[in-house]
Amino acid sequence: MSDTIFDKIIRGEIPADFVYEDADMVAFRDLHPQAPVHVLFVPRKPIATLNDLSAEDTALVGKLVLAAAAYARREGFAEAGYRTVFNCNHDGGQTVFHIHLHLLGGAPLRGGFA
Ligand code: DGP
Repeated sequence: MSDTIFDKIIRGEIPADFVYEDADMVAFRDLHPQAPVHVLFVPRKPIATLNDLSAEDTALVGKLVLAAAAYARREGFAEAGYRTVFNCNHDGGQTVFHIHLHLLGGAPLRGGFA
């Protein structure tokens, strides 16, 4: 796959506001937040879209979800609620082709998917 802006962020070549990182992933604030809290959980492994996942990535995807839920708990808005989203390809609104889990919260969110 081609090198994306997220690969450059992971390598430290472009700055980002990191909130979490471990051996499998990094998490940083979205440049164009759609909610008071908008964090992207990005695996270090470069996978372009959800369509490119394989069975060996099962644990990795689970870790992204668990990290997002843990972050919401740490920041104190887990009980109030939040939204997690993976966009896939054009119709899903994906613009960066390195999979990432959006975590949105910190206020009541509008309904719908757009
Ligand atoms: P998506 O549309 O699902 O592919 O989400 C890509 C998100 O990435 C979008 O909400 C904006 C964010 N984004 C794009 N470029 C950068 C960047 O250079 N830094 C940060 N922090 N976020 C970015």
